[in-house]
Amino acid sequence: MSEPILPQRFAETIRNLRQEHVLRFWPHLGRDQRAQLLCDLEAVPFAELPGLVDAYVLKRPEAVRHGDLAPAEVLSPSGPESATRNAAAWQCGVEAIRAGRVCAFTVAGGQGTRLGFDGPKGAYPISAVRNATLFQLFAESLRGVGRRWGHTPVWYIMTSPTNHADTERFFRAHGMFGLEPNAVRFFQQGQMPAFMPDGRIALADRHRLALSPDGHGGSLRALAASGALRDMQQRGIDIISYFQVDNPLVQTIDPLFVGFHIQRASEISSKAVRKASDTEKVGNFCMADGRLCVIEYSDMPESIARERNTDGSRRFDAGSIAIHLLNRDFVERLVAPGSNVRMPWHRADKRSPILVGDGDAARIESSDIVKLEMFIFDAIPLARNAMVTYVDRAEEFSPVKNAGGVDSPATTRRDLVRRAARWLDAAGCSVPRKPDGEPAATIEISPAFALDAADLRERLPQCPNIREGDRVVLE
Ligand code: UD2
Repeated sequence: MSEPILPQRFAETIRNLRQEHVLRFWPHLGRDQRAQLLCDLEAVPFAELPGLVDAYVLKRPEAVRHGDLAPAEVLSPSGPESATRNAAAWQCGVEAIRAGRVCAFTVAGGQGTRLGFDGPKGAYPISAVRNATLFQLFAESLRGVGRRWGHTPVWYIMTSPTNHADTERFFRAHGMFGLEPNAVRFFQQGQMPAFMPDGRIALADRHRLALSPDGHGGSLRALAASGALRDMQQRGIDIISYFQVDNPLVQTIDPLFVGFHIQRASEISSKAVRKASDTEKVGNFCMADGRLCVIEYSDMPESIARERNTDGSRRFDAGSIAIHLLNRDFVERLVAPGSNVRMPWHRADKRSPILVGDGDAARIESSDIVKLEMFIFDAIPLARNAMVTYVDRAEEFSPVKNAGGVDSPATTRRDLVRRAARWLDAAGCSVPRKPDGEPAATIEISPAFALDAADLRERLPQCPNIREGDRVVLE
C-alpha cells in the first residue's frame, strides 16, 4: 500500500473553513491512521458546512410558538361511508402490491443499547412463544404478503457502519429467513461529524473524527447513494413502505394504506394513532404555514401539547408511529443534486468523550458536543401532496425501546398476544381469559401464517383447542 496523500482539495477546503485542527496530528500519524482519517474526512459535507455550522451549531433553531401550529386533518378509515371507500382503496392497494410496485424499507441503523442488548436491534428476540427476532417477524410478514397476493416485496434494509456487517451475517446465518437473497438489499446510512460548541469538528482520536449516524432522515440520501433507488426503478418499484426496526406489530405492506396513498395522489403518507397522553414520546402531526408536518415530542412545548378543544378533547392528538409510504420519484426529487429543497437538521446537545488539547497534552475528555441528525418526517412538508390516516394502536403499534416499563419487551409481547387472541376471537375461536380479560394462554401467530384478522379467518381450517396456560403457535 502506498503512503496516503492528503489531497490538495481537502487541505484547501479545510483551511478555508478554519477546520485545520482536524489535521494537526497528520505529520505524526502512521500509514493506516492517515488512511482512516482520509476516509473519515470523506464523510464530511464540506460544501454545506459553513451554513450548517452557522444555523445549527452557533445558533439554536427557534422554539415552536403558540399560534404557529394547528392540528392536522387526519383521515379516519372508520368514519361514515368508510366500508365502500375502504373496499375500493383496498383493491387499488392489492393491485399495486401484485404488480410489484411496492417495496419494504426498514431503517435499522440503531443498536439495542437502550434495551441492554449488544447487537443490531433487529436481532432482538421478541415474539411471545418462539422468541422470534424483529427481523424474522418482518421477513415472515413479507412472506405472508407473497403468499396472500402472489408477489413477495423486495426488502431494503438500512444499517449503520456499527452494525452493517453484523446485520448481514445475522441474515446469512438464518438463511435470509426464507426470502430470496436477491430480494433483500442492505446498505449503510451516512454519517455526520459532531461539533464542538465553537463550530469546530470534534475529533474522537488523533486520526478519527467524531462521526455518528446522520439520522433516519439521512436514509433518503443513502437510498440514492447506495444505488437502491436505481435498483427500485429497474425492478418497477415506485412506492416505498417505510418502517422502523422496533415495532413488530407493523403491517410491512398494508393494502388499504397503499390504496389511500395512490387514490389521493399523495407523495408521502403517514400513519397516526391517537396519543396515549399529552406528552407521549411520539411526533405530533400538525399544520404549520398551511403544510402538514410532524413536530417531535421533544420540540413541542408542553403547554401546546396540553391544549384542549372546547369539548375537552386533546387538540394535538395525532401521534406519529413512524410508518410512511413514499413515492420513489418524490425521494429522487428531494435528493437530486442541485435540488432546491432541503431537509433541516436537528441538534442534540450531548456530553461525549472527544480529543482535547494539542501535542503531547492531547487527551480524551468528556466534553460538550453538538450532534446533528435528519428526521424522515421532515420530508412531509416538502411534498406536493401528503396525507395522514389514523390506525388502531392495538393492531399496529407497540415498539420495543426500553429495557423495562413503557415500550419494553414485556409490553410489546403482551400486545402481540392480545392481538393474536383478538384475531382468534374474530375467527370465532374461543380463547381462555383471566378474570381481568387478558388471554390466559400465550398465543403467537406468525405473520407468515396470517397478516390480519380476516386473513386468519380464511386460513384456519378449524379452531385450535386452547386451554389455560397453553403456549400456542400458529405458523
Ligand atoms: C421515533 C420518532 C417518534 C415516534 C417514535 C415511534 C423520531 C425523531 N422520533 O422516536 O416521533 O414516531 O419513533 O416509535 O423519528 N435509526 C437509524 N439511523 C439513525 C437513527 C435512527 O436507522 O441514525 C432508526 C432506528 O434503528 C430505529 C428508528 O430509526 O428503527 C427510530 O429511531 P429512534 O429509536 O431514535 O426513534 P425514537 O424512538 O426516539
